[in-house]
Amino acid sequence: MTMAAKARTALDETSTTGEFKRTDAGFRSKIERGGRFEAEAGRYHLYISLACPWACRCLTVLYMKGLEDAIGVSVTHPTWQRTRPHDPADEHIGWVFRAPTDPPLASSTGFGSFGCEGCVPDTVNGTAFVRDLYEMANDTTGKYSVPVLWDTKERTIVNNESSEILRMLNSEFNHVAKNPGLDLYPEALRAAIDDLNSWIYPSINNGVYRCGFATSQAAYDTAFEELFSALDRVEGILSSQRYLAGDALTEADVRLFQTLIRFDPVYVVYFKTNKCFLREYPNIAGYVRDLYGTPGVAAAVHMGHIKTHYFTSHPRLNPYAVIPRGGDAWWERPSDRAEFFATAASKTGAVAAGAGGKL
Ligand SMILES: N[C@@H](CCC(=O)N[C@@H](CS)C(=O)NCC(=O)O)C(=O)O
Repeated sequence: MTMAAKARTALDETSTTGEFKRTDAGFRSKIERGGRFEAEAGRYHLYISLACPWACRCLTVLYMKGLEDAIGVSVTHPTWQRTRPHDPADEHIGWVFRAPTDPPLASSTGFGSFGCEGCVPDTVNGTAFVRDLYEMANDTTGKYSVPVLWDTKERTIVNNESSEILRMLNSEFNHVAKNPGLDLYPEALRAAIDDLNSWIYPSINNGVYRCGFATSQAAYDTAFEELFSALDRVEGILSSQRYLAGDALTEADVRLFQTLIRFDPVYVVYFKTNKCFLREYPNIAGYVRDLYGTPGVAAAVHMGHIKTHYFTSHPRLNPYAVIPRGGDAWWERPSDRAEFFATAASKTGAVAAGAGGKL
């Protein structure tokens, strides 16, 4: 029997020089034809938080592919709680399950009152904590993150790495998908997508966390510079094409979108990514509005869970769990990028910048 590691959260993952170092996911099996985990309708369950950008990538692909009848979903409460409240020696806090009609929860520091609307309890295993799922699967990492792709047949975790779950949902369930023709990782664009992911992940997706969880000025400064130079690069790409990899929406867009949609309402304030608001980049802002209007995307955005989670879950960052009120939902306004690039494609010559339209 393996010993479980000491339970910890992302807030404990900093180096001696104050840099945030995300631990690699521990469960990396694959759903594939002829393999241990066959793709079957009704066999797998996805555990997510609607606040988590990594989990919501997977939920977006699940909706875009039309897999909601084939794969069940449970949604955690946004506010982290003590996961072993009766053991004073175990101070871990993390994701909990609640029914939508349950009474509100306070933060783990005892402040505030945060409702359960939007939560979907664990009807598959009946657990109260995401931690319980990891312990059922003999976890040895001690990090209890979402997303979790669960196999109801072997009663274990198949995979807890969003970039891999996303690809399985994209390609392995086409026989039960309502939208089997959609391919977010097409052969012809794989090299381009891999290249985009290789710099967007460290500098933007994880980059915002590297800013927010840094515990030294130097680590924060480095992450901040890298983040905004990568956003400038994205802005340049999106001035001449509709999506990151060209004319087709791919997984690179789904992955980036989940960070961008959280940027102005959360990261600018909470993670100190305040060189400017995202809405000040004309092309990125137009692109976020374009993606938000794409079927399946808005359904995986729950701004209440997003704001509540970040501002109420980290005792060291925001002990009183007060949630800032400001902000306008600019991403809900329609975008003209589809028409703009359709027109541009029919003309010769360069595409003008500022295709995102006016806010
Ligand atoms: N590598 C993972 C990272 C997932 C992750 O870090 N999820 C966060 C939520 S945004 C989490 O559950 N953290 C739990 C903790 O820090 O204890 C993935 O991309 O799937």
